[in-house]
Amino acid sequence: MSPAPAAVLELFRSRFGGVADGVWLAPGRANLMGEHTDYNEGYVLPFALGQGIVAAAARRTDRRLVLCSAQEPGGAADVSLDGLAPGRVTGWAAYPAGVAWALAVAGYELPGACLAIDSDLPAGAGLSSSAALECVTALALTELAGLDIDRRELAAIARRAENDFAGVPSGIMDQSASLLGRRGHALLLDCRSLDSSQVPFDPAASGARLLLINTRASHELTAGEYGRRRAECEQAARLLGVPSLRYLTDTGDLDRLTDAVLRRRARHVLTDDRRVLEVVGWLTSASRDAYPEIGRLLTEAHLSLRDDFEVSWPEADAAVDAALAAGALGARMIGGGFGGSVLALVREDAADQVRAAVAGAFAERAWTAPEFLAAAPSDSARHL
Ligand code: GAF
Repeated sequence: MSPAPAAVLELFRSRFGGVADGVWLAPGRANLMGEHTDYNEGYVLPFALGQGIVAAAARRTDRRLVLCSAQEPGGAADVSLDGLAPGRVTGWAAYPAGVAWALAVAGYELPGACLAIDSDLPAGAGLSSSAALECVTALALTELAGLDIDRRELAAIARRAENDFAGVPSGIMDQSASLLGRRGHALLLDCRSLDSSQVPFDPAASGARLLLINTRASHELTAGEYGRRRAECEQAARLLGVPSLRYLTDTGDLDRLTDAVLRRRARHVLTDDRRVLEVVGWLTSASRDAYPEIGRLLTEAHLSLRDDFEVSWPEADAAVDAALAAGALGARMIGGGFGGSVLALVREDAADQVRAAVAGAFAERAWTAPEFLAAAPSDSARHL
């Protein structure tokens, strides 16, 4: 799991000549609970995946940032560190170039660098390949520069690259998971205070398994719906007279929203924030019921994302229904929505039948077969 360093070192050698100064890895993420809560200052509970993005990198003596990627054979980029500004770099290279720009805006001096990139995160699967690309670039560039930056600050810098340079209005969850995740744990992050803690999360130890199902319906956060949801949440908070939807504590408060759509959006955020804390309660309870209860909460969250927040998509609904019918403890779509992946929690002995049922449901509808991926809570970004 995670691309082999030997392959990215070979890519580096063939594109740039010479030997890289090092290889860095940043993982993608799955999210156990708390969707569309991060930009509402609420709670999230993601974990870093074993799959991720690696970068072989070396300093240059000039002020250029030169990038190539195994996944973008025709798309090498060569930009001057001095001319970086939002809008100047487009496509995949906007993410790494945006990190160099955001580091400079934060006052950090960087040397020029060559980066060769490789990934085993399926693109468009909603597993945060863009955040992993930002985080691996941030780590590689800062270590090449001899800088040791606190990871919370690095996550904020990577997010700034995504928001202000690449123009994607995302929250802080994905970069935090990639930079702060820990093997065998989920990351509880309070997106208001940015306090975080590691919550032990080892389903295998309780005879359970996580199944990640890439529905192969590709998602794109730059498309308008994500930004629209964000704007609706901000409008609901304004109408309720709170700084953000995180401040809601009582479902009764929602009745003050006369617009039914805004009321549903706010109800999703309020109930998903609660579900995050409930899942943490079960994970730390040592109760035999923990995994069945977490499964129930996953399915509840899916219904909330489908009906209240309206960000699910047909392949995700079919995957969730088929997984539940085949005995999964629970399942839900993860990430921003409108495409991407589903996370199912299953008893170990039911994993094969759940996989077969989901594959069967897709075949019946003549959809592209789903891809099943391992989802093991893994370590955060690092120098390999
Ligand atoms: C995407 C965003 F990048 C995150 O910040 C988060 O809002 C998520 O969608 C939805 O929970 O992954």
